[in-house]
Amino acid sequence: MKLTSVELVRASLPLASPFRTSFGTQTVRQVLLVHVTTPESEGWAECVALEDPLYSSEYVDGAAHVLRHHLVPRLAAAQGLTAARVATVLHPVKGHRMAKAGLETAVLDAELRAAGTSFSTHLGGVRDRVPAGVSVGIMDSVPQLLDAVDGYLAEGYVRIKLKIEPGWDYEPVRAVRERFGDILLQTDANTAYTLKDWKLLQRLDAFDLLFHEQPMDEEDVRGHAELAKLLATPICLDESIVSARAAADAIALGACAVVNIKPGRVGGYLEARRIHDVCVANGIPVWCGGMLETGVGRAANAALAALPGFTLPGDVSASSRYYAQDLTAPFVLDDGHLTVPTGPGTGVEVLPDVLASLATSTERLL
Ligand code: OSB
Ligand code: MG
Repeated sequence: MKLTSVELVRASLPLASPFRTSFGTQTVRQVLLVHVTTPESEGWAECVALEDPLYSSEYVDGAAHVLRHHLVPRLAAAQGLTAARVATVLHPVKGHRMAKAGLETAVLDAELRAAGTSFSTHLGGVRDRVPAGVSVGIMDSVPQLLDAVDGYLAEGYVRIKLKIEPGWDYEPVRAVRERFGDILLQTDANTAYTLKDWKLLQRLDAFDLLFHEQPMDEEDVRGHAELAKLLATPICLDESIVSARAAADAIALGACAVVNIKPGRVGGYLEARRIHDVCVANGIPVWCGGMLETGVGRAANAALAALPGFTLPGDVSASSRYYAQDLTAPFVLDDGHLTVPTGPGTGVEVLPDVLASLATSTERLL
């Protein structure tokens, strides 16, 4: 395959409601799309880096910079390019997995569109629809949280994830469990705790949660193994799992019983599939995380979530949970599920008029 052009398209999408986590409040998603063309087809991908380096070290201006100055030039110079070779070509550049994932996914989309194959088929999907969970942000009050959860359950979401932080944990979790009974419920702390908080987290064992997601620092894998011994509630890792090797190590240490797979965080869908395989081989359930993606990223995430090891509902919510106007035809909930696209590549099309109205810049790199 030969790349004939690579473009970065930036767009600014207001979120349907503010999304507060322990690392800050998102009100607008600064979206970075990677658009490639080849003589046969074109490909689109969404780089999931957020505006600020608060979830991980990557951020959207940094991702655009490393794509422009380091990643795209290397890919443009490569001979005999295939999507499967992208990671090897980019390997000399350390880190920057979200930027690498954006580029690899755009190339993979182009390749699969030319071959007439869907992401789901290529990755090994076994389901035509995937259960949808929803990630519920920190709120100003418990009644406000209960209203939000009530609304999501009424829409059909099959699992609720509550963002927590010190000071917003026991009461909101207790209130949601008491009010809504036997729902699938889990937390996500985005690294807001330390091992010193173990007693506080142990009190949450009373609420029969599926797991706590990433209670402690990204690099504190051994700490998570210690915490796991102190809690009845399983630990799931998000930020710490940056590769299949990191997943294998965390599992071997006993740091997690569940893994959140986000393709952007790990360098792309091909590495995401390897993490899936490592987890399946170790009997570790996985689920597909989210980064407030538009339909462009959501389509590929739905395909990944169709793999057999994805036995827990993902943060693959309907478009309306994020955006009044998505960049693709909206993903809608059908009986608590999203339909896995079946068309070539991601199976979705960027709506040109919508993108034109929300785009803030377009930069041609090749
Ligand atoms: O930690 O899972 C996370 C959003 C942005 C950054 C990190 C996280 C999240 C979410 C929302 O929890 C997931 C989604 O619905 O896209
Ligand atoms: Mg998380």
